Amino acid sequence: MPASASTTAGAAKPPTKNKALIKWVEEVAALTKPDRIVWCDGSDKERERLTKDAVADGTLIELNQKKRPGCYLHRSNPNDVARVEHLTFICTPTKDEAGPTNQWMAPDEAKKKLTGLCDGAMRGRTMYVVPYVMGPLGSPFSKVGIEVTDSVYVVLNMRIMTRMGKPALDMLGDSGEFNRGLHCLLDVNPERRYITHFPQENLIWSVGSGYGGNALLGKKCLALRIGSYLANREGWLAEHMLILGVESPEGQKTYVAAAFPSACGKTNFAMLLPPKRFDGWKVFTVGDDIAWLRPGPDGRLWAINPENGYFGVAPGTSYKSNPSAMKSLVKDTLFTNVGLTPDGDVWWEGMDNEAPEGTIDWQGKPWKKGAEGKVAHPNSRFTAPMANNPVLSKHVDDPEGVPISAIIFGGRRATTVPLVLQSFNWVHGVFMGATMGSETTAAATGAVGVVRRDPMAMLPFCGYNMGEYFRHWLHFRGLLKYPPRIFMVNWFRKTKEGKFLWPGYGENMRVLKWIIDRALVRTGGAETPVGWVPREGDIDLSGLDISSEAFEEATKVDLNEWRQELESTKDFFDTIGPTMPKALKLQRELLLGVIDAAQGK
Ligand code: GTP
Ligand code: SPV
Ligand code: MN
Repeated sequence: MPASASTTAGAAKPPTKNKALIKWVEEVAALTKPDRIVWCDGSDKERERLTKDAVADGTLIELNQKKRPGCYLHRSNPNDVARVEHLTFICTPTKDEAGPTNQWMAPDEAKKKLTGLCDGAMRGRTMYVVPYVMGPLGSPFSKVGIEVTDSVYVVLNMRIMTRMGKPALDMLGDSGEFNRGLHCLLDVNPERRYITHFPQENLIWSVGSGYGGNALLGKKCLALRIGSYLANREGWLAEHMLILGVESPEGQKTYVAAAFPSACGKTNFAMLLPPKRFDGWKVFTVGDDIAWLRPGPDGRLWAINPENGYFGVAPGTSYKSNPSAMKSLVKDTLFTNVGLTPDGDVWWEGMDNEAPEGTIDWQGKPWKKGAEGKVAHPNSRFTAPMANNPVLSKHVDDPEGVPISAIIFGGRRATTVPLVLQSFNWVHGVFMGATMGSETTAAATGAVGVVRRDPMAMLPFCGYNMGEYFRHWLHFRGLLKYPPRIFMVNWFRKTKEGKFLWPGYGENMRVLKWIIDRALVRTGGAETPVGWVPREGDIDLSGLDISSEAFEEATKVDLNEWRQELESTKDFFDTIGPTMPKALKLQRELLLGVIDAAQGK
């Protein structure tokens, strides 16, 4: 560690009397043996100090402070640019509890391995203790976590992504109930990279990666993997969902939650800017990645966003595609693995302008026009405070959350799945979620563009047995007097030539309007063997440049394609094994039977 870190002031003495917390931090320090311990308070002063340290040791590069005040660039190790599903483990006492879709390691074995790796790992380094809250302060839905990390980049990101510091210690009080998260960078080597979760102990142990979902432990590790385990036990849902509110010109507000896999459009949809045709309509963001949902005393489903910022995909973000995201990035934002322009600004593929001459790529190398490599890594990200979002919902800090009228599942599918489809009922809706497929993206390491089943967009994030998770979803219907209606969307259907059929982005408002009208039972639809679709004219296309052939292609339900689709889900259901709920297996057969009937077979 460069000398600059030794100048790091800050509370070395615990600013808390919480015995369980002090004891755990002492245990971690005894293992990792840091040179110094800093308890983070979340103050502006602390941010300034840590940012200065991070710039001094090269972790952050200061951007042009006139153009982007408070903004910095971080270049991660090129071997560490995405989540690593093959190195992510659920460590339950039995393998069955983790289920067939998760990587499993016995808790004792995992602890032994990571204890070995972490022994003395912070020697010469600073250990930061980061108390944080997932969810609005004071909300009964919220959870407190403590992340202990040796990465100043993680601290500065957690400061944006969560309610961090003193408020978290205040909320915790002297309770011993908090998530324990230990994060060690080690030598950032894939050979020594393990993201491990111990749901029964509310414990996370992550080593060898400094990147996003691997290292910001409040996000995917606590809010989804540990969260989903707790949700099953306590009767709620922790989901990979955005939450948005739509306000009609008359002032009626409706909220929807939508699960799309990583890099499939949640941030974009959550910040949707309605097109001109929808003058007077407004969309507000509650959350862009994670939702915690509970039955309310009124029988409706209520949702909070446990996060406090956006860790969003940079490439493709522009004033044209997502102006609210662009406006969220003008200040106090950290950029990871994007390009650096000669005037100290950021650049990525799909921005509004060409990259200027003299741009430096995400690995710090000069980039030349016409060169092959990308300026920004395809999974490059921005970390922006949600307070920057010009269309932030007024209700993000409401302790009880917002009431959800519709749940939307969507994937990246070049064929088969139409623009929008409504389920017949809750079980069919859960089936839609459970059989969701999507082409893989750069958000995780591995091949890109292969269709894989990604139930509820939770395949990488479900902290327990997937069959048990489906059972929980099916059971959930009984907890709701007014269940949200369930839909499926696909913005990514393509022509044979590989061009998107639907313009997407803001134009998705047209589809959202139908979804809301259906959820509020104020418009009709046409019944197909696989679900309800809009009737001709139900989706308003005025002012939109799309041919009627393209629209028909985007919305068509081809029963032969669907037969194939349903047949291919059998393999997936079989891999789930004995915990696969009967209702979903029968639903699959029912749909196939109805297709047979429709085709006179
Ligand atoms: P995570 O943060 O990884 O969970 O991703 P996300 O689901 O929030 O995805 P995001 O909104 O960042 O979008 C990812 C990619 O999908 C970007 O490259 C977008 O440009 C693209 N995208 C988003 N919405 C649309 C759409 O409606 N149509 C098309 N064709 N592309 C879209
Ligand atoms: C995702 O991959 O779904 C993300 C980014 O939101 S990460 O935080 O790395 O999981
Ligand atoms: Mn995500």
